[in-house]
Amino acid sequence: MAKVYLGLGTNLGNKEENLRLTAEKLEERIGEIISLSAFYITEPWGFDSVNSFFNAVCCIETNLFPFQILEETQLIEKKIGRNQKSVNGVYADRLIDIDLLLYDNLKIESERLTLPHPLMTERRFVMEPLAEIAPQLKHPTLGRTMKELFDELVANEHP
Ligand code: PH2
Ligand code: MG
Ligand code: MG
Repeated sequence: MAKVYLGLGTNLGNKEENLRLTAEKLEERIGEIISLSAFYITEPWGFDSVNSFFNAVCCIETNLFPFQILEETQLIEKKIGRNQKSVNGVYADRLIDIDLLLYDNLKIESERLTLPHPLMTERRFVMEPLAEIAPQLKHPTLGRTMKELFDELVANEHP
């Protein structure tokens, strides 16, 4: 079995319900959720919107391979009601976004999928919940723990 870490984000509708429903579908289609972070209320990062986010990270034990997980998460996004990923290349409000962050220590660089997620260490809305559920987990390429990477991110926010 592999461990996959997913980032979840929603900034439209009943956000708590969107995350709960997503967690339910992830368990049905991908595997057992062995940890789920708290739900963090965060401001939109990288685009302007009046709608704040609920973000969370979960870890799932799975028999699926990364591209199968990608297909499943995209299906769940569609089912919950996501229709547009971005508008003219700019991030858009959404009911649910599910991002693959890590799959064991695997590195993948392809058009459809990059692992580890290339922007994860720059995003507080990912690193805070990830450091909560997996503080001692080492980043596959950076070799630092999630807690160290999160602490560094916070230190750089407030130099
Ligand atoms: N997702 C993005 C861009 N910006 N900001 C927050 N706070 N939370 C997100 O999940 C998020 C974002 C791209 O998917
Ligand atoms: Mg995203
Ligand atoms: Mg996404």
